[in-house]
This record gives sequence, C-alpha cells and structure tokens, in this order.
Amino acid sequence: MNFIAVAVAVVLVLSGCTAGTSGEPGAGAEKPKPSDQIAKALANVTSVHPSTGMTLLEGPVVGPDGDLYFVDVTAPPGAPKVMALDVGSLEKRTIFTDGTSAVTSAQFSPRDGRLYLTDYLGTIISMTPEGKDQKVFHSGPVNGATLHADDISFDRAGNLYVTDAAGAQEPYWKPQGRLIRIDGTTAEPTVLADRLASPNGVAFTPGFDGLWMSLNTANQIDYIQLTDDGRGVSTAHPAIHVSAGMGQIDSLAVDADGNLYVGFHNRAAIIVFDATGQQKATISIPSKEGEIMSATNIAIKPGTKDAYVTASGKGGGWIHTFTALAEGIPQSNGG
Ligand SMILES: [Ca+2]
Repeated sequence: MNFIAVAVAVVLVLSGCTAGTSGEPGAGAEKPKPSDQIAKALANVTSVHPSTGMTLLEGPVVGPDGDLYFVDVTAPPGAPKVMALDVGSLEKRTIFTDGTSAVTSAQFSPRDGRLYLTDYLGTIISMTPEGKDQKVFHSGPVNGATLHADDISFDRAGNLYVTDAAGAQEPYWKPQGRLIRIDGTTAEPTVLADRLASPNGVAFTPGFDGLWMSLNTANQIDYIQLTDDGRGVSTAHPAIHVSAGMGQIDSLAVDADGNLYVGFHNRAAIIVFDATGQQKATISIPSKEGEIMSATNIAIKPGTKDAYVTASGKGGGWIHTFTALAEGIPQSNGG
C-alpha cells in the first residue's frame, strides 16, 4: 500500500480536513475562570514532513524512566514514529519506526509493563520501553472489518479497550466505528459496541466503574458501564455534547478527581469537564494563525499534577506543559 496515500488519508481522517482556528486565548473570550490556563511550550520535537505535508503528535505517556513518550501519526517510512523526550534535558530519542504503520497511540500495560502501540491500519504491537523485543499483539480484521485502532484504555487486569475509528471520513450519520475489548492474555477480540460515529478517545473513571468514549464525528462523549466480566456493555448514554464549532474532539484522559480532559483537532486547546458534564477549565495552546492546529491528547505524570500536551500544525510538533487540576493516575497517562 502506498504509504503517503495512507498517511494523507490518516491526516484527512484525523484532522477532519477543515480550516484551523488560531486558538489564541483572550480574543472575544469571557473573563477566564481561575482554572483556565495557557500552556507553556516545552519543546519543538518534530517538523512538518515534506513527503506527508504534516506532522501529527499523539499518544503522550510518561514512561517508567520519567521520559515522555509520544507518537507521530504521519511520520513517513523510516522516520521516528515513536519518540521519548527527557523532559529535563530535552534530549529525544527514537523508540520505534517501520515502513508501513500509522501509529495513533502509545501506552504501557499494567499487566506486563510493555509499551503497546496502536496502528490505524489494524495492528497492535508491544515492545519493551526501549523499543526492543517487538511482538505483534493483534493483527487482522475483527468480525470481518479492519480495526482502525485509535486509542487504548487498560483495565486493572491489563485487558485492552480499543476504539475503532472507522468512518472518520464519513458523515456522522454513516456511523461504522466500534468499541472493542481485546483480552490482555489471549488477545481475543470482542466487539462491545458498533455503528458508532468514529470513536476516538477512551478512558476509565478513577474507580474503573465506568468508561468515557469520545465520538470524533459527533462531538459527543458517551458514558458506558460494562458488565461485571467486562465483556459486554451494561448501559450507555450520550453524556457530554461538546460545542467545538469547526473543531472535532479527539482523545480523552481522566485524573484522580475524575476530571475529563478532552483533546481537539482544528482547535488548539484542551477542555476539562467534571463527571457531571460541567466545563471546569480550558487549557489554551499559544499559537499564531495555523501554527498549532491540534491538541490531540495529554499525559499527567502519575502522582503529580505535571501535565503534557501533544500539539501540532504548520509550526511542527510540540510538547507543551500545564498544571493539571488533580494528580495523574494510569487513566491520565497514555492511550
Ligand atoms: Ca486520538
């Protein structure tokens, strides 16, 4: 398969192909709430790739060594697709690359401590934090359809709850995405829900009693309760409708107080909701026009309020920092 075509397709899929907004704070805004913040630039870690015309960072996760791991979805073959940044010295190193994949997220499993990468083309691989001992965890269609794997949330036992973002280029009224459980031990997939409007983010609540899932083409966040064995859906309802305008919601993260952090495409901001659906804060990413067009996801270093955002646009791929509203837990670190 032609990688550039794939990468461009992924960009179109993930960006929604709409015009960007500046994300500049202040313009026309009401007086900020005390919790509103402007993120600080930590490091410019990638540039726009000439062959794909994009760089698109995602999947931030603080590793066991304290370094920040992240992915570049649109990196061309052989270019760094997963990198780790020493947030002190700002030195970065390549963890993973290959010739075909479009890596959409990264997260460490609580079961084996390995780094799991989702590939939008349908594969999930795992490796050591150093990128060694690479193993295919899942590949191939699920119930006859390609798994367009986007984000992962692990349960306590290390089973994977994966969004299948299929339909991201289709109108929302042609929903074809899915929520899929993949057993952490056997890698057996189970479709929990289908006909969804391109699911993207997924994150358990602090007590693992519920699951938030964002629908990228519907700008809606659903709340799901699973059956006791985690292999089925008990209840589900639309919980939060996000007024994103020309933006589209992306990944999700949950902190120790249950606050829900929502990333965006075509908007340079993270919005934070509480579990009742009330908006608590906006984290704005400073950007000149078009320089930063997405703020896809965050990671909060577990046990601290040190938070990182993956932000991208014509100005390259950036890591920004902000102070989280509460401490980080596994549900706010990666995926
Ligand atoms: Ca995502």
